[in-house]
Amino acid sequence: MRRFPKDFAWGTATSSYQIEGGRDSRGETIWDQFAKTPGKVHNQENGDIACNHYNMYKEDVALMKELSIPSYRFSISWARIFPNGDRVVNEEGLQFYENLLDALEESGVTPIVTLYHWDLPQALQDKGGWMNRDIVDEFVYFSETIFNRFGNRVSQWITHNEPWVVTWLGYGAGEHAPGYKDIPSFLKAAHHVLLSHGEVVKRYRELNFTGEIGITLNLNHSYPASNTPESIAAARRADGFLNRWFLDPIYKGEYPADMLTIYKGFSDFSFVQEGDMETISVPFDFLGINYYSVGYSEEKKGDWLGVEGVSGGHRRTAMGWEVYATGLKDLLVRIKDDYANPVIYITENGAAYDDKVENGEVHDPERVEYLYEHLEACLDAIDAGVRLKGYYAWSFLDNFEWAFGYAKRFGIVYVDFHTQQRIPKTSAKWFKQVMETNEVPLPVSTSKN
Ligand code: PNW
Repeated sequence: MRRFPKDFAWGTATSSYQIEGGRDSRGETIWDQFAKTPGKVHNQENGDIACNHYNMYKEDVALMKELSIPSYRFSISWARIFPNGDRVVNEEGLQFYENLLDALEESGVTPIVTLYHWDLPQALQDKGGWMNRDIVDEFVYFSETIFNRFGNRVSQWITHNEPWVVTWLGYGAGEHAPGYKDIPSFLKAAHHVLLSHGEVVKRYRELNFTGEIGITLNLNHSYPASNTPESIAAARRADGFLNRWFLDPIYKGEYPADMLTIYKGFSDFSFVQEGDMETISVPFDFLGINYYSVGYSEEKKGDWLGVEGVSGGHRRTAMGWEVYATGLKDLLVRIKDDYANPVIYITENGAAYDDKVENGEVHDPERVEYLYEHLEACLDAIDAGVRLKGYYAWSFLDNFEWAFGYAKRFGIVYVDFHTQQRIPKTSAKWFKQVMETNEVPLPVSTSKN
């Protein structure tokens, strides 16, 4: 059987708003507001309680240990540290993360920490959020506060989680907080998110920390739906929209020319100032990739991007997302080839299914199948020379799945949101074996259709 390298990093991932709860101990965030707005979140659910991890972190870390999880990716809630989006620190918030890090250390679980996983203090949104360039300084101040407190005990940092989701779904499509629907706002917000990434990397180095710092992007491999020149060109635009718009600035210091031509029809890009692209492309240590699904494109006349997403005919998860693990291998190899073979971590990969408790157990063969196929794809990529150093399953716990509320379960651990009971699913037991052996055993039962 093929094996992952000895030093391969295994773990599971979460984010603050999705699991913590503890609403009384932090300031208001854009997701609190968004969740209150009728029609935005399934059943108008919110993260006030979520998995109650704020109060149950000790049990949760004990469960990580039980499941042989060597590393844990979590995010820090900006509004727990600066509840009013100013520079007045909430010591209680810092103390929570200190306690969490203590518990992880006692259990031998290595932390990897995301600085921004979407829960912006509402007070900063009131000043324009990511559309206001001033937010860059605020994000640097927040990050510096975190580095100064925890920089000696956390050696891997992620500046941003998924700038495309933050800015397209938040400012362009209106599906996520703050809920704007405006292409120029998307472009401006994306620029400030990227700029803040570069500024935080620079500050981390200036402070002389010796750990690693990177950024996580959500990427899909983009395939043409057919072999026509129109279809191939459409897939290229879809790739520019989702992938290259973020990859090119951070690695090459420029926005992709073909996309600029399209976007200049929407924005004059006056928000790009001298020196910005140098800052955005400051060297960083690793690329985090969140991979879930695949995209197939056909040309669509009259659409602003000229792209119609079409089905590739693969099976789907409960999110309706198509499952295609070869897309992960193709994506990883493409990044190796186009962006000078960077160190990569899969910082999220996983699937939602309609899990049910039966006799106190949760059997999720489809999730095992999903993880199996994607881990095989990771091995293929490593064989092809990709410098893949780790893999984090999304998610440790079922949690608040943004606009879908609690209706979509991504956890390898089931959460009963009434009792807060945790039940490790079959996938958790299977993944435990993977993490312990570095091998990927064939799933016992398969669900392929
Ligand atoms: C990621 N899309 O979000 C996030 O990092 C997680 O917080 C989230 O729970 C997880 O994936 C599952 O959704 C995404 O529409 C949300 O393409 C939406 C998309 C991609 C990623």
